[in-house]
Amino acid sequence: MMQLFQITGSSSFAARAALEEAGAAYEAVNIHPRNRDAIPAFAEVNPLKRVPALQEGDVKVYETGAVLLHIADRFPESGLIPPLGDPRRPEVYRWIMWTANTLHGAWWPLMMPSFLTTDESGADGVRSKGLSAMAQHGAYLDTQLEGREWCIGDQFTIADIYLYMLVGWQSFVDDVQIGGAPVQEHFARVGARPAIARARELDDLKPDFSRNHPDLRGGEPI
Ligand SMILES: N[C@@H](CCC(=O)N[C@@H](CS)C(=O)NCC(=O)O)C(=O)O
Repeated sequence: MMQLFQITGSSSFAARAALEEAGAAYEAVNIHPRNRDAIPAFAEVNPLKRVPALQEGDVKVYETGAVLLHIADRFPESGLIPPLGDPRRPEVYRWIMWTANTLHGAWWPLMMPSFLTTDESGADGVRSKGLSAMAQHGAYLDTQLEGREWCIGDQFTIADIYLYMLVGWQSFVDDVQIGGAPVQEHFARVGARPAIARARELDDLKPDFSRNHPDLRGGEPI
């Protein structure tokens, strides 16, 4: 059976949500954030020991964007990406790439500013730069989502799932909201889908994406 190596409420949420949307049979393997070597198979799937990582037989894939693209291809009947040859398919590639290379990393200056400077007094500056970058990303997203139901228009795809998770992280950080009404309404639309709500419950997350139990991952204390 497919195995998803995950830490509840982390980047692996997107993979779990895509698997739930696809109705896939999978086993969720909980990785403890402070003990990533407890399950040796994890490092065999992802030598970087980060989640999500997915294994099915000889297939091993990690990096959130790659995992999502693989799930969409693995379950074509789920419609999580338009088929090859459909002109909207490259739009999904573009969304996944931008989300992975720009929006995902834009969270680090806001979530862990002190990790990004050797100057003990520099964290406020890192956070401030991070806030202005995030404001720009939110403004860009508003223009992309204005008048659209989903990222590529009328079809729900893995791009919506990845974006939903990264917008949801606004609940982890004080005084940050990504974008305006187009982004926030998209967040609410994705969050109302039954499979997404199920993934949230499995990952111990509230409807606003904040954690029910901030000190637990996979039911274990961090
Ligand atoms: N670029 C990687 C980043 C993955 C990543 O940073 N995963 C984090 C979870 S958000 C992780 O494994 N973190 C465990 C930890 O830092 O405690 C991806 O997109 O999959």
